[in-house]
Amino acid sequence: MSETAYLSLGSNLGDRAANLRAALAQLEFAGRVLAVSTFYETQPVDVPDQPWFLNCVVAIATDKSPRELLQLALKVEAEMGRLRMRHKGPRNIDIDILLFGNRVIDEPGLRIPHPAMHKRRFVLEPLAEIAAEARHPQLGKTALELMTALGEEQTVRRL
Ligand code: PH2
Ligand code: MG
Ligand code: MG
Repeated sequence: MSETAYLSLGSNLGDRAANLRAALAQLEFAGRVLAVSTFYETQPVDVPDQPWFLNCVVAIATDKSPRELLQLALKVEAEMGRLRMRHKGPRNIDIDILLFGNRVIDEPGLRIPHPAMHKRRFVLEPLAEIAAEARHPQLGKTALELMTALGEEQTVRRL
């Protein structure tokens, strides 16, 4: 039985669009890609003194477990040569699991829903683009509802 997972991809080093495309191609090994959002140019949050990001969201129907999906995401990051220099700092690729069906998981290294997703316009805009009705299992709100509730302080431009 496959479940639908939503992943957020981000890049703010090198050829950002090529990095997102390369990661998306590798994520086909996770299952069937159902939808990919437009790429968005986004203001960095949490660590503001770094280049702007390109972000997108992908929906995948997968037979993998959440832990296996995480392992695959980390493997793609590693194969793409991601260096971890500074927490939440610049990176050529970041792949985060946002939602996995309606599961709630809180384990070392694996928290689903992603603990910050509901506060981030760079996540909610592309998520709402491809899955406006996707529901956060803890907050009980859809992607569109969460996005509408955000303030205006994070700039996001659809490319
Ligand atoms: N990722 C972060 C921290 N800040 N800001 C934007 N705009 N996009 C990101 O992907 C991002 C961020 C940590 O993963
Ligand atoms: Mg991240
Ligand atoms: Mg990450």
